Amino acid sequence: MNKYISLIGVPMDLGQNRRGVDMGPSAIRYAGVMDRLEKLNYMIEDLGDIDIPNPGNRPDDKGLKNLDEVSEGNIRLTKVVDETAARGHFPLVLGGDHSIAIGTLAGIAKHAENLGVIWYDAHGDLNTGETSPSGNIHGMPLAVSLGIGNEKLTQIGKYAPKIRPENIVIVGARSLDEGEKKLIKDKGIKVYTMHEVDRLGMTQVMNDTIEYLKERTDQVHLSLDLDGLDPQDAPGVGTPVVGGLSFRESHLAMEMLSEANIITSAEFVEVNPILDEKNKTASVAVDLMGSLFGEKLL
Ligand code: B3U
Ligand code: MN
Ligand code: MN
Repeated sequence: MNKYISLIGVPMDLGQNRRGVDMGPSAIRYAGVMDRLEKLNYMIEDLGDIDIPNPGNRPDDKGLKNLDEVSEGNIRLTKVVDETAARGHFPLVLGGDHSIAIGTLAGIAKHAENLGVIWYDAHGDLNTGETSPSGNIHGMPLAVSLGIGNEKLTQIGKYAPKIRPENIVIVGARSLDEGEKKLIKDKGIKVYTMHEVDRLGMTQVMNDTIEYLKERTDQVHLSLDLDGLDPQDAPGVGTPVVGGLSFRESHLAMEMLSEANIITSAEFVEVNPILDEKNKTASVAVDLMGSLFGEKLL
């Protein structure tokens, strides 16, 4: 694993409706991310927070809420992630709602020949303005990164697409909209829904995921939405969905990724301290980062 980590906070809450997720980066810092990773002998710098524009009080742009502001925030994030990767550091991005994956991927993808992505999430985040039931851009970043959606989002970083459909693995899905299901089938995206996780077990899911991505990609980004976990383990998220991945399954997944040594960038998103119980969800995020970066039980 890269020994140099750069933390990048993104206090973005404009990609969805619930206030509070903009405080996610502070909550994760408060939960001790720096100490935790320093103890594992990483050289870690905190680049502070990206400046997110204030919401404009304008009508929605073709069904996309806060389109201009989400776009501008992600343009700023793209630049910082790009510079971080260019310096050879591991970008560790703290959200913020999941719309920030648009900027993270725009910044990172051009540093890989063939970027792989693990999308750990209850949702597919494969909507467009046309298929979205909500108009919330946090339900769209994976589609955007495939080059599908509004140009103000797909053209961030001035290239598209950022990733290929066959380089994506979704883990933990249990709430997919009709348009998302169609896109998954049309594009042949690999998905381990909760059904497969229950049937196969997390060990096989991660073994298969790692083997699949090793065969076809040269770098792998982990985009971990805390709502991929069950709300019992991660209550502080805007759109909880019952029947999710457990704390233990998630730790196992992170430990297996650490052993496989394939992850080259990561983001942890959707931590909402206002909806949380005593910073539990931010603490879970830091625990998972510990495992991802090599913490051992013994
Ligand atoms: N698929 C729904 C709900 C949703 C997506 N991502 C989250 N919620 N966190 C939508 O609005 O696109
Ligand atoms: Mn998500
Ligand atoms: Mn989600």
